[in-house]
Amino acid sequence: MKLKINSSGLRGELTVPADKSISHRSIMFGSIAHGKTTIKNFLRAEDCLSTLACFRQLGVEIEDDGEVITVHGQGFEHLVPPFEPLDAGNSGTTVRLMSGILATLDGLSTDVIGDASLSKRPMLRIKTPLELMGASVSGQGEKITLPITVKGTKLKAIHYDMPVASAQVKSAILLAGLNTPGETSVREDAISRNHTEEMINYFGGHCESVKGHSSVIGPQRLEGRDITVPGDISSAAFWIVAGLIVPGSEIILRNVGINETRTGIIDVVKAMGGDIKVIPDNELTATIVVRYSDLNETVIEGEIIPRLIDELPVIALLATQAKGDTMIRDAHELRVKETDRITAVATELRKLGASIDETEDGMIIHGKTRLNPVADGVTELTTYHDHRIGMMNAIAALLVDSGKVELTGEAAINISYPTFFDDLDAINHSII
Ligand code: SPQ
Repeated sequence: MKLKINSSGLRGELTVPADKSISHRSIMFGSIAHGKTTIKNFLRAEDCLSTLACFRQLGVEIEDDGEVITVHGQGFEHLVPPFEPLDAGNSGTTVRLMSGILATLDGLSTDVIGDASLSKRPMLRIKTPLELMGASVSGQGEKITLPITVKGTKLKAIHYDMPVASAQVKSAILLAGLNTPGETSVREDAISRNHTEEMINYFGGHCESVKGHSSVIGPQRLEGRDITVPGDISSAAFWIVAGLIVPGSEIILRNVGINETRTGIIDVVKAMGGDIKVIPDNELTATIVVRYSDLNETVIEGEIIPRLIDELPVIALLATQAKGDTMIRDAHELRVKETDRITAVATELRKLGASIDETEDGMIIHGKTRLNPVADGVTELTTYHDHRIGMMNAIAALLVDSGKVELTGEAAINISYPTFFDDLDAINHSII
C-alpha cells in the first residue's frame, strides 16, 4: 500500500473503535457471572473475537446480532471442557486472563494454543502465581510458551508480589481468586490498567484496590450486567500523534476512554508542549482535540510506563519530531509484546532517517529529524505481525515527501483496529 498526504494536513472528526482490554473482559466477566450480560460497542477485531470463540468453546451461550453481544453466563461451575484446544490467536490478554479462570476449574485440563507471534511470548509469568495457588500450567521451554496445558483444581488463596507491573498477570490472579476461598491479593510497584478490578465491582463483586495492592475475598458470585464499551485510547493514540506531527492538522476524536490508568500519553504530549485538549463527556470518556505543534524532548520513565506501555511505539515516532533527546526508560516489557517493540521501532524508523539509540529497557530518540527513506528505491516498512508497529509505520509514512515507501504486512492491524485505513482516509482523502 502507498500513502500520500494531503498538503493541508489531516483534518476532521473520528470516533475511535471500542477498547480492546474492556471488550475482552466483558466477554470473560459475562461468562463467569450469572444471568444475562449485554455488550454494546464490542470491538469486532481479531483479538476480541478470539476471546469470544474461546468462551463459546467453554460452553457459554453467546449471541451476536451484529449490534449487541449477549452472554448468558452461568458462573464458573458451568464452564465445560472444550473438544479442541482453545485458540487465543494473537492475543496475550486472552491466554493470560483465561488461564486464571481455567486454573479454578477443578479436575479440568485445558490446552491453549496461539499463532506464531503469541507462541513466542512468555507464560511463565502466569504459571508462577497460578501454581502457587495449586494449579498446574505446563508449556514449552524455560519461558513456558504455547501450547500450554492448564490443569485446574480447588485453589488456595495467595498474596503475590508481582516482579513486573502487568495487568494481565494481575487479572489472571484476581480472576482465579474470585473462585477461591479466602483473600487473594496482588501488589505491583507501578499501577497497571485496572479494568479487571473495576469490572469485578461493576458485576456486583468486591475488589479492593489501594496504591497498587488489589484483593478479592472468594468465592464471589457475580451477576450479569449491561455494558457499553468506551473508545480505546490506545487506538486514539495514532491519531493524537498524527495530528501533532503532520503540518496543518486538526483532529477531533470522540468517545475516547479516559480511565486514568491508561492516559499516560496525554501527560506526555502536554510535557512535550503539544496542543491537546481533553474535554470530558462524563467520567468515562472525553472528546480529544489535537493540532499540529512544535514539540520539545521529554523523559518517560518509572510509574507512567504501565499507563502508556502500548502507546510507546507511536510516542517514539512523536519524539522523532520533537527538538532534543527524548528518553524512554523502564520499558523492558516492550521486548516481550507481539514482537520486540524496541528493536522493531528503532529498525523501522531508522529506515526513514530517524536517529534512535536502543537501550536494554527503552530508547533515546534524537530529534528533530525529517522522515524520508534513506535507501534508494522502494523502502518497505514492515509490521513484524504486530498491529501497533503497523499503525506506527502508516503514520510515519504520512510525513514522507520524497522517495518511495511501501507498507507491508498491514493485515496485522486487524488485531485491534480493522477500520484503521478507512479512518485515515476519512481525515486524509489522499490514499492512493
Ligand atoms: O493482548 P496483548 O496481545 O498482550 O496486547 C497488548 C497490545 O498492544 O494490544 C500488548 F501487546 O496489550 C496489553 C497490554 O500491553 C493488553 C493488556 C490487558 O488488556 O490487560 C495489558 C497490557 O499487558 P501487560 O503486560 O501489562 O499485562
